[in-house]
Amino acid sequence: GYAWADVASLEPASAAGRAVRVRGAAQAVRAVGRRVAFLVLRQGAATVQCVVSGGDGGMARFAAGLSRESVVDVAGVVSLPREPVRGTTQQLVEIQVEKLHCISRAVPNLPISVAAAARSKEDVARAKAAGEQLVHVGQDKRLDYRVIDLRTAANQAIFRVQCQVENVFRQVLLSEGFVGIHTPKLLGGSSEGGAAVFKLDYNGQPACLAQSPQLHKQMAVCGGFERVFEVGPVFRAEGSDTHRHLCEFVGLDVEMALRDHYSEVCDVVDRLFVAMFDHLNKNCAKELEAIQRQYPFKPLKYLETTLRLDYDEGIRMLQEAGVHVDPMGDLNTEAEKKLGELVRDKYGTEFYMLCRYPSAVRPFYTMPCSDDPRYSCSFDVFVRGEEIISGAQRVHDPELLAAQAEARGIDVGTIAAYVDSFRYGAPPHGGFGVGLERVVMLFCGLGNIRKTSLFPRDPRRLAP
Ligand code: ATP
Ligand code: AMO
Repeated sequence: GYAWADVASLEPASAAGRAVRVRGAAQAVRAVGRRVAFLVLRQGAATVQCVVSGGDGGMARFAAGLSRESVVDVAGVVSLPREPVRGTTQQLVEIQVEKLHCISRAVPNLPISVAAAARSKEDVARAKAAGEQLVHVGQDKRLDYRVIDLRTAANQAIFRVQCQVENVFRQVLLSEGFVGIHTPKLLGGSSEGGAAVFKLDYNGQPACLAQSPQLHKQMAVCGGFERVFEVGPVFRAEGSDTHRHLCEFVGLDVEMALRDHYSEVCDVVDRLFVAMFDHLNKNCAKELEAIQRQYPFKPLKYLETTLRLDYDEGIRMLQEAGVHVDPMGDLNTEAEKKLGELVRDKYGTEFYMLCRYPSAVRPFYTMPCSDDPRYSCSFDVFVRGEEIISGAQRVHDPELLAAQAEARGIDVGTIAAYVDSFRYGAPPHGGFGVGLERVVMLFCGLGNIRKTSLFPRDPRRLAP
C-alpha cells in the first residue's frame, strides 16, 4: 500500500524508494510528447515534481489536462532525479506516479495565477527584457483574489512569521508573570480620543468599536491583575489610504503595575523584542528566505540592549541635519523616517526607543514627567524609521485624569466608569501597544501593511 506523506517531509535520504500517497494542488503541468507529463504538486509552501509516464500514455494525457490549482491525489514511488532543482522550495526528490485522482477541479481560467502573484520585481524585469508579454497582476487584484494569492511561497512564509511573532509575545510575557486577558470591543465611547472611531447602534444606545484596549487593560490592573497582556482586534476608522494603516488590525497590548519608573515598561519592550528578533532569525530562516526571494530585504540591524533616546536628543539630531522640526510638536512621518536613518548611521541600529515626548502630543491618559510637566513619561518605538509601538506611564490620579481629558475636549461623562476606577485604590502603572501587522511588515521591510494582513481592511476594502 501507499502511505500518506507530507510533501515537506519527502527528503532524499529518508524517502527514496518509499511508496507514498500525497494530496496537493496542481501548481504546474507540462506534457512531454504524448506519454509523459510532469506535474508539480504543492502543499503549503513545499512543492514536489511528479512524473506521470508509462502505459499507453492515458494517465499522462489526463494529467496534462488538469486545470492549474486543482486538488489531486497521487500515489507512487519516491525517486531521486538526475538533476534536482536547488535553491527553491521544491523538494529534491520526485514521485514516479502510479495512480492519479482529481479530487477538486479548479476553473480552467483562474482570475490570477499563483505564478504571477509570486513574481518578484526582478522576475518581471527579467521577463520583460526577454520580450515576454506578462499580464500585470497588481496588489489590488491579488487582494481581490486573496485565496489564490495566499498560496505563494512568500505569503505562506509571511503568515508563519506572523504566528511566531504572536507566539513569542505570549511566551515571553507568560514567563515574566503576565496574565492574558480579553477586553470588550463594544464600547460606549472612544478609548483614544479623536475621530477615527467606527460608530454603531447598541440596542438603541450610541456605541463604537474599540480603538484600543487602553481603558480596560488599565482597569484590569486596577482590578488586581498586576501584569496583563492582550492579543485582539483593534478598529480604527482611518480616513486616508496609506501603506501602514489598516481599519482593523491586531493589537498586542501590555499593561503593568510599576515600582519606581516607567523605564520598567521599556525594559519589558527591550527583552521582548530582542528575544522576538533573535527567535525569528534563528527559527524562521526558511520563511525569511522565501519572503526575500519575492521581496528582497536586508536583515534588521538591532542591538543586544535596545537604544533609548530622549525626544530632545532626537530633535537635536534632526535640527543638526537641517530638518525643520518643532521641539514641542509631533514628528511627521518624513521626520521619523529621517531620524531612523540618522540613528542607524550614528548608533548602528534600526530598532530604537524615543522617550520623554512632549505632553501636548500624547493621549489624555499619559503621565506628565514629575520634573517638568511639559514632557511626559512616554515613548514610541521605531523599526526602520517607522513606528511600531506607543507606550507610557498612565495617570492614576482621577482628578488629574479628568482634567487632562477635558483639556483635550473629551466628554468625561463617556469615560466616567474608567475615571472612577482610580478612586478605589490604584497602583502606578504603564504599558504599551504594538501593531502585529506592522512588526512583520517592518521586520521584513515589506513596504505595505496589506502584505501582512490575511484579509486586509483598509479605507476602501471590506472584501473578501
Ligand atoms: P499596483 O500596480 O496595483 O500598484 P503593486 O504595488 O503590487 O501593484 P509592484 O510593487 O510594482 O506593484 O509589484 C508587486 C508585485 O506585482 C510583484 O511582486 C509581482 O508579483 C506583480 N507584478 C508587478 N508587475 C507585474 C507584471 N508586469 N506582470 C506580472 N506581475 C507583475
Ligand atoms: P497607538 O494609537 O500608537 O497607541 O497604537 C499602537 C500601535 O498600533 C499600531 N497601529 C496601527 N496598525 C495598523 N493600522 C493602524 N491604523 C494602526 N494604528 C496604530 C502601531 C502603533 O504603534 N493605547 C495606545 C497604546 C498604549 O499606550 O498602550 C495606542 O493605541 O504599531
